[in-house]
Amino acid sequence: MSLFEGHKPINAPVGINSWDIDPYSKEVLLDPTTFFDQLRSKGPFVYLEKYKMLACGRYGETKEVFSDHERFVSSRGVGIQDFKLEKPWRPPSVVLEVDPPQHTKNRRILTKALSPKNISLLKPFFKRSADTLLDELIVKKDIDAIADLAEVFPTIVFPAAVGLKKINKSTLLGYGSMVFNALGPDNEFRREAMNLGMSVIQKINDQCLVGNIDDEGLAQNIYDKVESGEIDQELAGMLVRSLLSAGIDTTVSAIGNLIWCILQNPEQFNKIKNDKELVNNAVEESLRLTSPVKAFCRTSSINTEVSGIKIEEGTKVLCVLGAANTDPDVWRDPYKFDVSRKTMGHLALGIGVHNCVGQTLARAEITSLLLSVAEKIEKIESLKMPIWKPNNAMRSLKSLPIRLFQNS
Ligand code: OVV
Repeated sequence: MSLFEGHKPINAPVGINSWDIDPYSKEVLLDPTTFFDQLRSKGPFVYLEKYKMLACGRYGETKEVFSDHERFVSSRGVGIQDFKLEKPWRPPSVVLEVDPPQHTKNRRILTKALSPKNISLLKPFFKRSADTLLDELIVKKDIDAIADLAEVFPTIVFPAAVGLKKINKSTLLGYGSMVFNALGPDNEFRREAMNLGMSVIQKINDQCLVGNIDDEGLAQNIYDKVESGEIDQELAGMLVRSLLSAGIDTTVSAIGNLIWCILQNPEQFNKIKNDKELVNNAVEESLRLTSPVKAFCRTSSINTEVSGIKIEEGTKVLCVLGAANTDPDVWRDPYKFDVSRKTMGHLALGIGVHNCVGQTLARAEITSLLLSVAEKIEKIESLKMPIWKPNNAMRSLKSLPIRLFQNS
């Protein structure tokens, strides 16, 4: 069989719309909301002519495909390439790109390492770090919320929390860019990220080794399982690699998008300032509305059917989480940033056995930061138009120039 964009080309199933859009084009990546709306309006699934695969963006189908790990597997890759048919760019992730029962065992190690109890011990550190950073930024007054804040906070607190001895910001950000852009087709964004090449990969692989982990951080919990004989050294290294792959770009993007939300909605920022109890929900609402991980694929493991549409074995399905999270049949006034909204059920952190294993850590970081912002900042003004950064799987900003006004 000849491959098409790294997977088995399928014909359009009966009864669905065929669409010539490129979801990985610059225009769509820079401003995906029109794509989200059209995707949902075209039916439960669409056939992407350009990639000979399916996409879904309505809440019901996206949730169904995403959470059914038996019919729609992750082991064949969560990008457009089918790992069963083509060799991936790096050894597959032992949690993201694997199915139960192996997934269950590996994930359990991370679940324990990132337990709510372990994370709650870190919260004071996150809050102190957020306060310190904001005090510095308030002095500067005019800042770029991406380069000076969103990219800085996680790259300070995450390596410290995990216990990484020698990692630096550009390595972490560069690797994240490779991991997420690799999920798309062989386009300019994937190529540009991959150009960072072996030097970044080598530094990341080195960082995962036991000698480069301190005994204070969360990653030590993973290496403890080597000492107790539960897992081998190699698996431990791969689990640490997952933390480095998934832990930085995601939170950088979430923080940038959150600042963008409060900048566009000063009345919502005031609500948060007046009632700090709203901080947690404001973070959820920004996750729902901006869905930093915009889309992941699944691959059908059998011939099956969803919402009356026949899906043949080996079909790649692009599950557009950002579209599901703005489905007007589920969310009233879906593009409104409303910090009092009921956000339960959003799919920004996934759903099913693969849902974000680092979510407690991510939330602890982001809520600490928003609380500091709400305590210290009177208002935020825009200095220049935000600039978005095209990425094959993420929705993130490149630049967000703002002026900070200190609380009087
Ligand atoms: C959720 C996620 C994103 C990217 C990479 C990984 C996981 C990984 O396990 O490598």
